[in-house]
Amino acid sequence: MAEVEALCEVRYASAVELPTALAGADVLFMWDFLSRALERAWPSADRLRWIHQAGAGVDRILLPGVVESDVVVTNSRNVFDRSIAEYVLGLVLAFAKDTARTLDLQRRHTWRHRDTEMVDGRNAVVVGVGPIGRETARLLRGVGMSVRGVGRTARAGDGDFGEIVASADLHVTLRDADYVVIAAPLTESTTGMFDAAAFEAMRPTARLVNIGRGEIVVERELVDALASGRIAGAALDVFETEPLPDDSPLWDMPNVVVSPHMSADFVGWLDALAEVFVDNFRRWHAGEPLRNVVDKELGYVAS
Ligand code: OXD
Repeated sequence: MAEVEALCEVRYASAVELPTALAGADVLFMWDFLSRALERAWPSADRLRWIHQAGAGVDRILLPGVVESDVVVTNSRNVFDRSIAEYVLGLVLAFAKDTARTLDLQRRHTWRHRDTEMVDGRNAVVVGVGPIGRETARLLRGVGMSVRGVGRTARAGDGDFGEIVASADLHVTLRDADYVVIAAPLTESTTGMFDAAAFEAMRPTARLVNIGRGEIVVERELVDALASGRIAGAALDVFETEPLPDDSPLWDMPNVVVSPHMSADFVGWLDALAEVFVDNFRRWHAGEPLRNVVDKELGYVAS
């Protein structure tokens, strides 16, 4: 932040201190992308012109007041595309190769041979066709999977997905999928998108990977779908409530991988996020157009 500090007064604030710190500020750099601190602090934003989010998802800061205002919102687009895509590929391979069971048997000193699945030729559906979904599609294709995207509007001949299906046709598309990856932002239209009806549309052998936001999945209906064998498994990096409460049945389900919202966080991610802000701040200070401006109505940076 030294470069920014040399150009303007910088106030560092905790969530509690934010209402006081925000009064009189032109720019807000939200370092904690899951913080809800802006809700309480927003009435103090008396001259705010720009909010930058140190993260991909801007769902926590797109409050109605922010959306209606002239305040520009930017995010850290592209920082996490590759790290998340690699994480998803790792989970897909872990399911196919039964890695969790191998580790479990190893801990019990048990030598039990099994046949494992191939991923080559399997079908994946990636929900969300932004840069994270696209990089994920490229890596899954790289191991021989056939990948379709689900986006707002249908289109053919896409360079990464081939076919993109409209989200209105999600359920029909899910029928063919061996793996379903949620890489979408949390918006009004994605909230609760994966409910009992969506799981009903999936194959009993299908696995769900969620690296988007917990609220895209109706968690209690997912638990039912997993417990009843309606779907075969899930790898969840995000949850309706984080940290995942201790009494969540997801912790103990044998067909579930629980990880603590870390799919994006490669070694060096914090520096990479700071660099995106500093670069944008340089532009702001020079009166140049900002990068990664979020379409506040859509809830993400439009391509
Ligand atoms: C993000 C995330 O939105 O890591 O950046 O979930």
